[in-house]
Amino acid sequence: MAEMPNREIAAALDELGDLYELDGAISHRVLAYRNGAKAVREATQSVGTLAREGRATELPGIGATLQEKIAALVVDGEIPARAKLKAKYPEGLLEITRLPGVGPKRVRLMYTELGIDSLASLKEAAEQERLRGVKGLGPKFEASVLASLEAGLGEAPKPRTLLSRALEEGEAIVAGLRAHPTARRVELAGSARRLADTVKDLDVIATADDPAALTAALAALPEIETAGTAGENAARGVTHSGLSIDLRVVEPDQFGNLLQHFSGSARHNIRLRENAVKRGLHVSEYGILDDATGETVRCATEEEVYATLGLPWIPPELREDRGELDPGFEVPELVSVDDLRGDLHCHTVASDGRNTIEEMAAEAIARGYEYLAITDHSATHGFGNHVDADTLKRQIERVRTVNEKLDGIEVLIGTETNILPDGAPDYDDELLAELDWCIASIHTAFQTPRAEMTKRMVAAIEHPWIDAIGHPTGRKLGRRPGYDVDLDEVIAAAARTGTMLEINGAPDRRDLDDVHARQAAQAGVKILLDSDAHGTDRLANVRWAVATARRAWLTPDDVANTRAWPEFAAMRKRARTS
Ligand code: DGT
Ligand code: CA
Ligand code: CA
Ligand code: ZN
Repeated sequence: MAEMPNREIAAALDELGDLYELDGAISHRVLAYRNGAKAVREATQSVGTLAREGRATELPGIGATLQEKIAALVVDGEIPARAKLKAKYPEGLLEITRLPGVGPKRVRLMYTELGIDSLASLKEAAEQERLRGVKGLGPKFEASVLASLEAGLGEAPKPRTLLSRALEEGEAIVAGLRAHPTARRVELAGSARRLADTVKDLDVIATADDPAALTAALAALPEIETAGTAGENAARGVTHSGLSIDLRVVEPDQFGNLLQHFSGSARHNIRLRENAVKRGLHVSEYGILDDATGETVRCATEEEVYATLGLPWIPPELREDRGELDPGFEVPELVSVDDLRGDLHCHTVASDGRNTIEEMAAEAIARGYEYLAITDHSATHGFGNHVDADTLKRQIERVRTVNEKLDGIEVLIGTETNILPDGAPDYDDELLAELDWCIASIHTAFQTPRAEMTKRMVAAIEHPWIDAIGHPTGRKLGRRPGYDVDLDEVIAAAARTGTMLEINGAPDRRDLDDVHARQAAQAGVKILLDSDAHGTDRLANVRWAVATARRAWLTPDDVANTRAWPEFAAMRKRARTS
């Protein structure tokens, strides 16, 4: 029998968390179920199988209690606590908690105060403006409830998966297939290969001695929840986290054609085909038909596909129809992780990081860096510890002491200062002048109108002690768009003042994005590739900044932190200010 899918287990834990919250349980207990649900949803193995073996506790965020509850769910089909709480409350209450913006806390409040126990009674109460009479609710909440009811509970569109996750799963699957004795070549294609921000599904192209054996092998991989064959020599599956995967096993002499086709992008392929037709060449996933000879050329490699069309091999990151198929295109020397000599944005325990200055510096040395800037959050940043001016002065001493002890690396004292609504940093100039480095970002007052937001950013960029702007748009992939700002003006101001702009490597940021990073570099702005690490294990996140930089056509020269320390030091705005 097939094991219960991870998403069903996660949904049950989420529901149990909601039920506990409805029941007024203490918040850390509720949080434990939410965290547990998240861990299950993100697990790359079957959690049901793990729980049957008593091993679900190997997952981060799952303790003995959750192990027991998951085991009960998969073995007996129900968690006793969930059954008990469900019997205690009307069914309609859980339904209400699923409305966007209405959590269990408010549902409990409306239930106890107004007896609201179904979507229908909620609608009635909101229309009669009875919700606003309850302390803690209000007219705004009432309006949002009506809007949510209007929009309906309908199925949310399937969210796209962050590249970091998609590659983790995709690379594991590719490795699993390569290990199969019948496999010859196995490559990831599609948006994951192009290192796009997010991925809808994984595409894998392979060759094998026995294609049917390889398509059958997909279902047996530990990352796969279910899979089946899809026509001849193809298989389709879903991973435990719900990511779909298409596998195609092809003839070795067509491998290049299919890999090229399924690497996309669709727009790149369409332009490629249009251009080829003008030369009498018809490109399909199976080969290139030459009008002159009437023969179809099959290509074992992608290089042959491009060469047959008179083109250089184009790195997948550039295949977006952004000029890479124009006449005279030359492949740029794209920046890589190995080119980086320092990281200019990371956090320690002084703000919301998990490691000390020493620990972060040791990891930077291990990565071969020549410099690392410690940039803890400032006082008006919303989360974690707040580094006020006096704390920052003590942090200056600490970083200098660590730096003196360490050979081969410059540990810089910096800050990630918050840009206030008027564009000023939240430390005074005297203090900023004492630092080695200042990166400024917006963490508060996102809702500023466009004209004001642009003025705010430009003012920060013109500040003499602000060396760089961090995550310049504030976007969070899959969660929120960037704030409303005129990036043309931001880029022009950065170019004019010699202020660097960051590509932040947090996998859900990658901010600036590829299009604007390219625009900035073309305007002469020096780009920073940073990890924004909140722990030693996250310095490696800079690879996602590099991915975006490559998609932006950036060369090592476009990127400031490919330079040796003395050269980088002289490039800082403050080197010219003082
Ligand atoms: P996504 O949405 O993240 O999965 O992005 P892709 O690029 O992986 O798109 P997907 O999986 O729908 O299709 C894989 C590749 O197949 C795509 O990159 C290029 C090729 N392809 C898809 N649709 C078309 C099309 O309409 N015309 C051509 N020429 N190629 C296409
Ligand atoms: Ca895809
Ligand atoms: Ca696909
Ligand atoms: Zn930040």
